Amino acid sequence: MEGASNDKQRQLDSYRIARDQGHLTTQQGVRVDGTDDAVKVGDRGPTLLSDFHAREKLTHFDHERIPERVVHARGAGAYGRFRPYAGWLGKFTTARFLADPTVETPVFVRFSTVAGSRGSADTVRDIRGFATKFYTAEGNYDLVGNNVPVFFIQDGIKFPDFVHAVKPEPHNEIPQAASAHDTLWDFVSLQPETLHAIMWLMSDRALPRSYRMMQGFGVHTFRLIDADGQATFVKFHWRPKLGAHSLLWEECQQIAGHDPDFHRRDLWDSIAAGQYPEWELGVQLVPEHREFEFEFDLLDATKLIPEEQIPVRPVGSMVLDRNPDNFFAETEQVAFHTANLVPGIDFTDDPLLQLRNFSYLDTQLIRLGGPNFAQLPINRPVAEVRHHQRDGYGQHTIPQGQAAYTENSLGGGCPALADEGTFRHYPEPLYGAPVRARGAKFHEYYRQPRMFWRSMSGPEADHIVAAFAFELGKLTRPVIRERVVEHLARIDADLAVRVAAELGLAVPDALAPAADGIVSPALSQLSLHGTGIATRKIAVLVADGVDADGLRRVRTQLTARGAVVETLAPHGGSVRAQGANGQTLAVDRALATVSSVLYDGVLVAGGPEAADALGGDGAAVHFVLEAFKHAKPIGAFGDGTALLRLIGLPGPAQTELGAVNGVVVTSCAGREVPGRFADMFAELLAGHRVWQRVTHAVPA
Ligand code: HDD
Repeated sequence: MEGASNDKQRQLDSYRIARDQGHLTTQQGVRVDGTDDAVKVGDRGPTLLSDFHAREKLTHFDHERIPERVVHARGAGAYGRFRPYAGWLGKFTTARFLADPTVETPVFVRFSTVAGSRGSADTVRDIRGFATKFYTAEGNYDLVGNNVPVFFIQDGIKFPDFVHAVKPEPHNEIPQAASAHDTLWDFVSLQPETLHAIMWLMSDRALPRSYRMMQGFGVHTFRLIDADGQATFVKFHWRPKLGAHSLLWEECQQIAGHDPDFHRRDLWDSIAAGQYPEWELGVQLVPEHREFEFEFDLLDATKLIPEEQIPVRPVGSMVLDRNPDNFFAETEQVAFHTANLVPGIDFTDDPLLQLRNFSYLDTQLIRLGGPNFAQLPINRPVAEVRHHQRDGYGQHTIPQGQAAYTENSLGGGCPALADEGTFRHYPEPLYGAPVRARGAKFHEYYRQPRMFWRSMSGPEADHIVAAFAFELGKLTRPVIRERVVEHLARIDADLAVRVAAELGLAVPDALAPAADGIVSPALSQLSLHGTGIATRKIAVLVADGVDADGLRRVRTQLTARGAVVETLAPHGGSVRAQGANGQTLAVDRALATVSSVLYDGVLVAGGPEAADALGGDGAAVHFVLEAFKHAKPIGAFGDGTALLRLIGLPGPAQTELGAVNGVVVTSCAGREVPGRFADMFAELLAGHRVWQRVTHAVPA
């Protein structure tokens, strides 16, 4: 197969160094017989400069750090492959990796948060980066997107202002990786162009359950170019096979303490377990002649094209199937650039994109220390590279020959200019005087935030109100809060009334035209449910005297569907099985080391002695109550149901098999636990949360 996805891995193999063999050496390859004591004058005297090993070791250490990314510093990456489904997109683009189903293209994807430093927690409220490097046979193509389809500002010149507003404040460098502070909201209150992206930031989209369960968007309108040089506008969408799911804000805050690497670990673990995450690439296509048909400007990155207006057509699928070997060499040194284009794709004049095309190359120069970063293994194209660029820090290739210029005769005129397979800029006719200005339609700021708000399901809308209440409630200057609520009133009266009530503010006059009721159901995450429960994490509470047969039966059924089932007990090691046969059951985690927020659903195993022990264990009781509060599916079999009764969960009465309120119980035990029990639990889990459950009074 052409462009096979292992081309990149084969290239990387020549750089991989096994460290589980051989001898310790210096950087010069000299073997070392001791590395714990520097060479001294006598065993208590001063250290000698002649100990070149000690000096080299420390010098390298002193230089280990490079500047973190100015935004998107915190991330996780993985390799994979992309393959188009069928050739239909070939009508619109010459980019073979998008249109030729016989071509499989290796990719590296880096997911990230935006505002936090390298060491910040994964589960903060933030947009997530979704950057994909396609190592195509025609050169590298980078799709540097986010998990939301719109951006905060319209023109790249404002990017430093926006980032300075959202980052920790300059005088005290507080708060880390958080948007709930005065400078961001001061900026927002004075820049209504931010409002649409702010609505997404306040929504569940900013709290993904997993990198594997979020959408990705190219955000800008790009161009596809066909074989005749004709252009079609395009927006790129990634849709996760597992569905799009989110955490609750309270969970996010707790996970930040329990497991700050929650998203990194989740991606790593699922790939390591062979549960490869998958996304479908889709495109929205707009013929050039329809450019001005929309009520917004296609070049405005703060607007999206509703899917109901221009449907997303599936193009191909991407699977991530290999973890990096070395975080720094691969995930940290990967350098994305919006201007890494291949023939068949081009920019538009989107003013945000135009300056991105400057910024990414520029930032890599400082971050990666010079102009040769494209030679780093992770950044090397699999396509042939040959040019006359010379020298610079970190030159890793040995360009041969005397002539480093075009035209030359000394090098036989090589490398030659190509006349096919080349990138040619789309010949867009351009005219106009230089002005600092934006297109007229850029100046409408409220309609799409309103569409977003009115497209939310009940729980999603509740979460948005709570998010505004939290973020604005943290501000130290009331006037900023008031200015933001005034903007909300222009978006939607109900939104403003609800947020104002939470903040104890006067309700501003509603300014939104009530009749303007555009709704796009595709914007609700409820429209993005995946199927099944693969990789969902289920906690099973067990204790000494557990009904091991019942547990085995339920666990087998759930793991057969791809779920990850872990047993948690009041102590580590193992628990005794019910009965006198001396069986034990391994405990995956002690309750003290975990929390319900790290799981998607909870089961309570049976066995009278185990149920008693769990009922008397505050950590176990809290675990179940908290999962209930977070609208997670709960299940119990046999005597495990006693625990639910003990803590007064509003589930079904003791019954052979039943489910109420997202709580599934069966009084059956051992091999009698009905197959339907696991089925019903799995159905709830596939629905992610039991939103109809009323939880505000749960004290956990
Ligand atoms: Fe950006 C990194 C996504 C606007 C300037 N950006 C960066 C990354 C992602 C995005 C995913 C991390 C890439 C990685 O994993 O290494 N950025 C976006 C999206 C935008 C956007 C979807 C709007 C549609 N960015 C944007 C603007 C500018 C930048 C308007 C400047 C004019 N972005 C950068 C940067 C970064 C970056 C400073 C920091 C680290 C890097 O590039 O490599 O150049």
